[in-house]
Amino acid sequence: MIRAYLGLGGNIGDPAAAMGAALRALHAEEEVAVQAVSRLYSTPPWGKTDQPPFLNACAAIDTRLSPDDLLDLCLAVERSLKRERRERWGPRTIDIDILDFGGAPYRSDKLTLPHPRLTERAFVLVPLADIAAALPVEGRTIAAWAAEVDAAGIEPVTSDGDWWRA
Ligand code: GSY
Repeated sequence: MIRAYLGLGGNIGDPAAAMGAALRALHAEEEVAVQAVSRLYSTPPWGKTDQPPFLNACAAIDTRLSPDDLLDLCLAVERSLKRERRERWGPRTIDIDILDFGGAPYRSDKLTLPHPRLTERAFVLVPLADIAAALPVEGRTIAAWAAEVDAAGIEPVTSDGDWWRA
C-alpha cells in the first residue's frame, strides 16, 4: 500500500455533501482506504477571484492503485457526482486532486507529482497541515510551507475530520 494525499474542493451546490460522497465512494473501493481527513475549510477563491468562496479539505489514503489509475478513479468519482466546471479556474461542484503519492516524484501524460502548485496554494496547505504536517515536499515540511503562505480568509468550518462520514 502506498500513502497518497488528495485535495478536495468545490463551490457550487452543496460542496460539503459532494466531498463527503466522494470520500465515501473512494473508501468503498477495494484498492483504497481513507485513513485521515482534515477539517473542512472555507477558503477565498484563488485564481479567478470573482466567484463564491470554496470549501476545501485534504485526505490521506492508502492505495494499491498506480498514480494514473488513482487519477482515473478520482475522475470517475467526480463524474459520478455530476461534476460541473464551466470554465478553467472557475466555479465547480467538486474537484479531486492528487497532491502526493508516496513522497516520490512522478510524471505521466496526465499527472505530475507532487502537485506542481501544492506549495503555493494556501487552500491546500492549510488543510493538508491538519493531517500531514511532517510530510516533506520540495525540501520542506507541509507545516513549514503552510506557516509561510498567506492564509487570510481561510477558516475551519468543522471542528474535526469526521464530517465526511455519512
Ligand atoms: O483545484 C482547484 C480548484 N480551485 C480552488 C479551490 O479548490 N479552492 C479555492 N479557494 N480556490 C480555487 N480556485 C480553483 S481553480
